[in-house]
Formats: sequence, structure tokens, C-alpha cells
Amino acid sequence: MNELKTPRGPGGAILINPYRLVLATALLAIFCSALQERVSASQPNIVVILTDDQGYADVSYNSHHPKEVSTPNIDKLARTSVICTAGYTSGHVCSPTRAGLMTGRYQQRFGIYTAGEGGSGVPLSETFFPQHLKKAGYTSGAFGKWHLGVDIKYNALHRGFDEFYGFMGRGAHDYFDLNTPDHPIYRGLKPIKDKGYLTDRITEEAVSFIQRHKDKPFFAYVAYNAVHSPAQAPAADIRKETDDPARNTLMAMLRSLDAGVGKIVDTLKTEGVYDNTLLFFLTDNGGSKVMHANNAPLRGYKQQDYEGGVRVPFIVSWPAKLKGGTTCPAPLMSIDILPTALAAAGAGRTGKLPFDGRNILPALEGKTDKVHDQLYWSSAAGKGAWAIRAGKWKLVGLKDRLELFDLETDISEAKDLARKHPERVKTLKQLHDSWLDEMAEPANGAAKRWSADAPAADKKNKKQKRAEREKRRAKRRAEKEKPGE
Ligand SMILES: [Ca+2]
Repeated sequence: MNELKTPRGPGGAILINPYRLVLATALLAIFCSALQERVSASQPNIVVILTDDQGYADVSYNSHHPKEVSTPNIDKLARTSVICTAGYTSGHVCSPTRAGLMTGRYQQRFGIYTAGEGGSGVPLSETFFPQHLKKAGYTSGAFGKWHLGVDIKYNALHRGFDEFYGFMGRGAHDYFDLNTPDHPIYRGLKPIKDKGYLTDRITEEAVSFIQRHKDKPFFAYVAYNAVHSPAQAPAADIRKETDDPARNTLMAMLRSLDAGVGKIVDTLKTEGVYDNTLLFFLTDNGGSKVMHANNAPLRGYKQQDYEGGVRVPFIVSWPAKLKGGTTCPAPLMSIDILPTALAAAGAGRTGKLPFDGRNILPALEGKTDKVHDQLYWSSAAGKGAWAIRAGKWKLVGLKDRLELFDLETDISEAKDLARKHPERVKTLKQLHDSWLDEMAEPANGAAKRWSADAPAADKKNKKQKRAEREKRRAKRRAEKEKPGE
């Protein structure tokens, strides 16, 4: 039997053949490079499609949808996805949910309880979604509504995104006037003049991003402002589907949105990256009453902590890993998306701020039916609205009124069981109080908790606001009447 003998020099020192060393180094480099490629090839792309104020029943995969609702593209996606039947948002209005989604944390941890606070800017000390993905080699693009700070220092490009097309500060934007100097569309850090129907433009930009970055892992955050107000759709798309003209316009807006989702999914397929894309589709809060949305079978609307304000259409697709055509009943939340994406990408967290969100992949795979012990909501003292869900129980607080619901038997929150279960009410309220104690003070200086003294201050505030509104209206009227303008 031959023995491999290691060549040795005087004193037994191992002699290294320089040619072999070069060869070994080269082989190691090739091996590492192949390994790197394998790692990046296995890293899924991440796509988050966030719609705005869309009703729970304004997707036709929901069996409760009214007959005028038709979302074939969203339905097609849902059929090959995991439908999260208890998917919630961490806010009941636009900006707070976005702040939670971008950080994987309850937005109340950094003082965001209301749309005004989030729209004024999320503290720069918070780490955003794409900043966590950066080290793992992801290229990130944000498209559509930002609503996380109007000042340029809060622009998506300063929060880890490599590309941004959309509007920054407010919750709403005109769908046709894309050339408004006081509320511009941005490309990156620069305001631009654009034209088209905003829903279609957001789709086109997202599609272009996917096409340009398909060869390496990417993160596309597609935040449609549809179907938020104003109620505007291309005239040719508005049909007399119901006796409610507002609802007819909403349906036309929904059609453009659904077509956009279809184009994004088709692009992923055409480019051959669909199977290894982890895609989340959800809306940012419950359907809006003002826009005549339908949240059946849920109670309430946007701006409320009843299910109609926070339980939303929520689906997750990742054909390479998740069995489609299934449902996940575990209560989960929009703050879970970031930790889940990092787990899927095999990426570590950047910075030290702890997440409140959890990796929901085990729940999506059906390995567990529990993600959180409790879910919490609070919009601080202004409205005095808060809620907690623990298992099947939900306690909804509105000023000094407390209502308890059993969501397993009463998804519509029709039967208040607070009197029947006072001990459970007490326990849930204590849990919520402890959670709220941990949260930061509201950024706008308001109190965290509603108190009986607040209404007087509220009334005064409302009166003052009404007077200011009147003053602004009068000023606009005067300006309109100026000759030659
Ligand atoms: Ca919204």
C-alpha cells in the first residue's frame, strides 16, 4: 500500500511546493465563488405588494365579496399562495402600518401612534427593511406611496433603498396630476414631472425594476396608493355596476390595481424568478368607509380597531418552498414580514433594535398554529382606541368602553361578552397596559391613554381646527376670485 509522504526539510519542517500552493489557492477561490453563487441563487427575491384601504371583501377570492367585485389577478395569485385568514396590520391607518412594516417593530416603540406622526417622519435611529437586507447582497426598490416622512432626510434612498419612484409625505395623491410642485412625484431624491394614471405608473416602475435586477436577489416594495381617496379612475373604466356611483369608481380603481398585481406576477414568471420569490400581498389597513369599501364579514372600517379596521387580505407566495392553495389560520401581523424575509434570505439583523415581528414561515408551512401570544393595537389618547388579541379572544377599548369578543365563534364582533367574562377583560386589559408601558411616548406630545379629562381639550382643539379650516377656505376663495388668475 502506498503511503503519501509529506516532504520535510531539515528539522522536520514541512516543505510546501509553491506550484501546489498556487493551485490550491486557485481551487479554493473557485470553490468559494461557486459557494457564493449557490448562496445567492438560493436567496429568494422579496416582493411586498401593499395596497391602500382595500376592503376585506374587495377581493373576489373572499367568498363574502359582493357581485361587483372581480379581482382575477389577485385571485390567481391567491390560488397558488398561502392565504393568511387572520392576517392583521399593526395600525388601523396608513402611516403607522408602514412604519411597523419597515422596522419589524410595533411603531409605538418609537412614538408613532397616528398617521400625522408617521407622516412627519420615522426617527432615523430606526433601521429599515432594506438596510437589513443590504449585507446579504440585495438591491432594493420602493415604488408608490412612502408616507414615512415628507422631509428629504426621510426619503427612501436615505433608508436603505437603492431606487425610489413615488410620493413622500401625505397619504393621498392625485391619480392624474403627477406634476404637482407642492406634492411632487420623486425619482430618488429629485422631484420629477410625470404623467399617466398613478396606479399604472407604479406598476410600470416596479416591472422595470424587476426586469433590471432579476439576475441577483432583489427586494421590491410596491406600495400602491390605490384604492385610497381621491376617488379617481380613467373615465372609460367606470361602469354602472351598482347603484352607488362612488362604489362604481372604486371598482374601476380596483381593476387597475388588480391588473397591476397581474403584471408584476407575470413579469416575475416571464423572467424566470417567480418560484424563488417570496411575495407578500396585503393591504395597509381595513377598507375605507369614505371610499365605500366592503369589509364583509367584518365589523367596522379603517380608523377602528374592530376587525374591519385591522384584519386585511393577506397572502404569501413562495412556490419553491411553500405549498400553495392552502390557508394559515394563525393570527399574524404586518410587522412579521421583515423577520420572515430575513429568515428566508438567511440574513442576519443589522443593528441591535429587537423585532416584535416573528418569522412566520413555520406557520405558513403548517408546522405551528401559533405565532404570537398576543397582538396589540393603540392609537393613543386622541381617539382612545386600542385593542388586544390573545388566542380567540379580543378586547376592544374605545375611551371608557370595553368590549370582549370570541373571534372563533363571532368573527363579526357582534356579541359583546365583556359582562359575561369580567376576569378575562381584566387580564387582557392588564396585558395591554403592560405592553403600552413599554412603548415610547407619542411623538406628537399627546398622552398615551385616553382619560375622561381629554374631551374638553379635544373639543377646544376641534373648534380651533374648524376656525383654521374656514380661514384657509376663505383665503382660497379670495385667491380664485383675483382677476387674471
Ligand atoms: Ca391606508
